[in-house]
Amino acid sequence: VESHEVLVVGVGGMGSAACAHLAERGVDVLGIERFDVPHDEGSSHGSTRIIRKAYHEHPDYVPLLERAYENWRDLESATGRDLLHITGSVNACPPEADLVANAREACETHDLEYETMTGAELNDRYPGYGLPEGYDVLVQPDGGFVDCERAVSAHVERTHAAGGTVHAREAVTDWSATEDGVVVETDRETYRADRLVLAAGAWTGDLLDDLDGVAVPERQVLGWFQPPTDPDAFTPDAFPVFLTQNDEGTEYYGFPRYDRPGVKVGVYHHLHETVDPDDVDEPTREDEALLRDALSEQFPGANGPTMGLETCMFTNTPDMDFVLDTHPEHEHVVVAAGFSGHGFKMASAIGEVLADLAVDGDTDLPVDAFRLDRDALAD
Ligand code: PYC
Repeated sequence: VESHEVLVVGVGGMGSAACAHLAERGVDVLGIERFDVPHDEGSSHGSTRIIRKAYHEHPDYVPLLERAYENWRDLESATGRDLLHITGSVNACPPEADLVANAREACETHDLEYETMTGAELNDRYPGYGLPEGYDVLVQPDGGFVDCERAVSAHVERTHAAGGTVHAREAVTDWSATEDGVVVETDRETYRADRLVLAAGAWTGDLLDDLDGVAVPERQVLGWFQPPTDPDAFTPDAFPVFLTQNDEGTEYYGFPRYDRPGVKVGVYHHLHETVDPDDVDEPTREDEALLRDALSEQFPGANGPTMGLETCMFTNTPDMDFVLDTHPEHEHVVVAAGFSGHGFKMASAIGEVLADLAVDGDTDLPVDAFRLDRDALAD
């Protein structure tokens, strides 16, 4: 039996960050990943993740976001990689909807710089946009994107540099809590550790019965499309990341051209498909058509030939807030789950939270809202 101070199960966005923060503190950490590091089977691939401070979900996320920005910059300096790309962020919706009002509340609460304007004014400023002219728009200059695969690699490189260990292609088959720690079985080895961090993404429910049916995997499809006539309108300098709503309340999100030969676009909750993470259907023509609806409604200049389609997963909680907590029945087990499609941007700070919880049993970072025993999860 091999022993470590902390085992981290899952080395995607969150697990890799936990490994790096633990190793940096001198903890003997082993991260175990069933796929490659990085891989494209879960929720941490596809080149880009939006990062934004105008957090319409709730203003209380902003302090954690501020820490995430600091930690991404710190990781860039430590590894020499470019990870965080600032483009500004756009929120837009019809005047009767509340996406922009909620984003504005986050800005006002935390004294963030922002501008409001109409869809017509935004389209003039950024010609890649073709929003309905009367839409409400908020632009926040700190928004942008994180290079997600490189971020995972950077956290793993930092883990290695600080003396930690990561094993890819090793699947956890079982784990149990003991009086003073945990035992973890994999398809290669049996391990014991003082602490366990579960960061298994869409597979969380397989490892933790309490979260089966609470952190629910959902299939997403992302597409990359060539802007046929004016590709320069879609460079990171010219095209802020966006989260918009249409008249039916459907939310679209997307990115400038980066890494791939096209503009990336997604539809939030896509076809609302709950899935088994081991059996996610490949992209179809129906998926592609849904993404094209987004382009033709709001970004006609990007509605050219398809360059690529990929599936990905959200793991949604009932209230769409995260789970970041010590397990109430197993004091040696820390759970990171249910990032509900909007967690990756904060991975650099969440890794710090997980290291705090694993080492100190507590954290100064604001994560009270993410407790496992909150009412929304009990229901
Ligand atoms: O957090 O901005 C976000 C986001 C967009 C799509 C999924 N998550």
